[in-house]
Amino acid sequence: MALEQELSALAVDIAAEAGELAHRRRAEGVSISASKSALADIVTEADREVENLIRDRLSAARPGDGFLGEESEADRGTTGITWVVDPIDGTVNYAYGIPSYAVSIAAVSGEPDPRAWQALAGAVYAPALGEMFRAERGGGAWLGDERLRVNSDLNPAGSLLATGFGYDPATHAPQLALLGRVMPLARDIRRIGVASLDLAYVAAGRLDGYFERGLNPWDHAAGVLMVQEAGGIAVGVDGGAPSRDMTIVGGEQLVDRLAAIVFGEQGIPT
Ligand code: LIP
Repeated sequence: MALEQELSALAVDIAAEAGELAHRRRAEGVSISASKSALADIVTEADREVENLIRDRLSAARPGDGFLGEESEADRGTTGITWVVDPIDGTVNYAYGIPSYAVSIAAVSGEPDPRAWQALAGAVYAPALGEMFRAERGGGAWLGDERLRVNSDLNPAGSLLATGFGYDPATHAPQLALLGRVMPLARDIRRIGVASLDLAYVAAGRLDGYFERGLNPWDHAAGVLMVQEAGGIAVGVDGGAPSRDMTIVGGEQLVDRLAAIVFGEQGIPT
């Protein structure tokens, strides 16, 4: 079995178990443990419990791999493979009882930095929605047995775009200004609140494109691979890899138009 297939199968198995745990804990009632970068940036006990389960399962299956998760200390590992994990992406949705949230698990090789790594496999599992998205480099992106493809043509009615806003209120004014500049491209906007599902939905053709500033590596590691394996492209600043500065994904024609607006002539997010 190729390494990518092995990593993808492991990511899917663990995402399934972790997602069911998150789903059970949600049904039992969720308690907020703390705020992180801002008052609105919350972590629940379930986030921590789910990440611990994922970390334990990965360590048992592949000792020596690195780990980069949202809720625990990073570990570089010794094998050149790092697992990039968001145990519950869409934590605010999860805390409010909105069923859109997902477990996102990706395996990358090289430096554990989105500007340097090569994503090899990923799984995004939405337990409340019963959907497991998966991808492996060179093996396509899938929802169950359905192979995923982005919408490569521009829709004359405009593009269905998703985006998001940071937890820090100080970021909202520039993000809303950017949204205003992007609107002429859009037929409508969706704000799902789960970056990994935004990305998986672009891969599945449920969205035409997605852009967001301020994403963490674990928000986009798996979903960006899905978009790429579904025939789409993913860019950040100066046409580089997606990063905290900006993530833009979709079919090539749309991404070119979005990037021209987002970055302007200076090549930086405006
Ligand atoms: C969230 C993302 C969302 C973004 C939020 C936050 P979390 O991840 O999925 O798209 O807009 O600011 O980063 O915090 O729920 O894991």
